[in-house]
Amino acid sequence: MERIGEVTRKTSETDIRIRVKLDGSGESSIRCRVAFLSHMLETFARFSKIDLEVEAEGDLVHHIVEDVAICLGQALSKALGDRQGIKRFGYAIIPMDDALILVSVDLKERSYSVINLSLSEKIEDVSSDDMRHFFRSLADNLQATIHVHELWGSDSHHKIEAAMKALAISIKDAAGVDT
Ligand SMILES: [Mn+2]
Repeated sequence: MERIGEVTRKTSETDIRIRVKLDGSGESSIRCRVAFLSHMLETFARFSKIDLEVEAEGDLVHHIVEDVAICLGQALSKALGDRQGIKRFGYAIIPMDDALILVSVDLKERSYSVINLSLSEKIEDVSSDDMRHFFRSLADNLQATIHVHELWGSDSHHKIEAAMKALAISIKDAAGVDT
């Protein structure tokens, strides 16, 4: 059975559709005007091997980032179904030049997040608060525990990108079949 999840969510602030296919090849189709968020969603798909379709419109960047995280978490949760027979835990320590980021996840429905990243106020066209919010909302809506810890680094773009790669690899492993 294919593990697919789709979520559409329309509010007075945003209009979002997300579809994920867990056992995919990492292809992504992202329609979103927030360039750094789009870059991170493509990165997430590529390293998780989850096929990802995102159509996201909205008024403010903050609302778009938050609501994409909500919908992505819900779509992943739907695709995981009853979560029986999965490995449950996944972790990775990923470098990107100066940055070294540790991510660890537990997919067994314990919503909790610790986002330990020291970031510049602005990263391209998003704020660091928006990106912290992204990880928190994803954990809440995926019903997962997500730890993101900075071990080293100076460049905030690299830190977030390494965190996204580590998150992707962690979720891919945790969602894998326990043999
Ligand atoms: Mn980049």
